[in-house]
Amino acid sequence: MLSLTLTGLKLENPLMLAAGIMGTTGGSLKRIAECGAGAVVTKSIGLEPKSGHSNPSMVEVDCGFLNAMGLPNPSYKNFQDEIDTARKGSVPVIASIFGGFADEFSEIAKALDADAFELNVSCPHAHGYGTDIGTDPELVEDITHAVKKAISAPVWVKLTPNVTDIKSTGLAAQRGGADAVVAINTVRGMAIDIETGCPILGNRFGGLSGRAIKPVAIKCVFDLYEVLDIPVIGVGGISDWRDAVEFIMAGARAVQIGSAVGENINIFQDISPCMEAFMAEKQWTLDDIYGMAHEV
Ligand code: RRO
Repeated sequence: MLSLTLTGLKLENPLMLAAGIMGTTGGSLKRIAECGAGAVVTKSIGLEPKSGHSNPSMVEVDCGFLNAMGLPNPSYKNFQDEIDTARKGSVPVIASIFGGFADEFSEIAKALDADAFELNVSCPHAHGYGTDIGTDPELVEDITHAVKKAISAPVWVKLTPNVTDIKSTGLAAQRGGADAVVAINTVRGMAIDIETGCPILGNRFGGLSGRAIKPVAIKCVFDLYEVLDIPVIGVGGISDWRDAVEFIMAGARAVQIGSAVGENINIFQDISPCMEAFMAEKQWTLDDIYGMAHEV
């Protein structure tokens, strides 16, 4: 009842692991796959190994988490084994990749064998990467086009909410040939320790995830659905089955779950039967609820 085909990939259910959570090793990705995710996305991988920003790099705040990990990763040159291990979990494995230029993205995508690629043009706190490029529609189009030209696997583009109008970057990704967009990455934010007056994160500011950002993400998905022909994958603050249904009604073909996996690794197998029971009671299929909020 929940299975679907997304950009040519067969998924048992529309619930995926989002990039950045338990995605650095093949073992943890495989474990999440075995816990009922329909697909898993790796931590974002770049050209060279990177240790990331100084600690504290993640703190809990009201209704969510602030992080400024700083793209820590072992480089694509040391990552194929992890993808291969993750694939033993028998669900599609999507490689999240980042770079500063179109050539960097295509070099990494060409070198890795994965079921699809998610281009990270949306990390909110990495100088020269992420939002530094993902807020410019021309760059988003160029990068997407370069990767599409270089590989045959599906290409997804993960968008930032830290723009005035996410539709313009979504349309840019579509013009570049993207097979899907993923919305949203974290919302730029900051916390200050009032005892010392110091910013709490080592990087001073970072990205907000978790429950607090769900309404922001829902609006972005809703807006993207209205203008795009390619599928939108929703992400941002999903912590139970109702949230997943809400995203699909906003116009998401599938969803990703990040912060909530840190609290409950079984969230995928908790959500799936509840969604199925709800849809059975309403006599709705996934296709029926897809974009339902646009019909009123
Ligand atoms: O590594 C990070 O600090 C990070 C990344 Br790559 C991202 O895409 N989004 C985010 O909130 N943190």
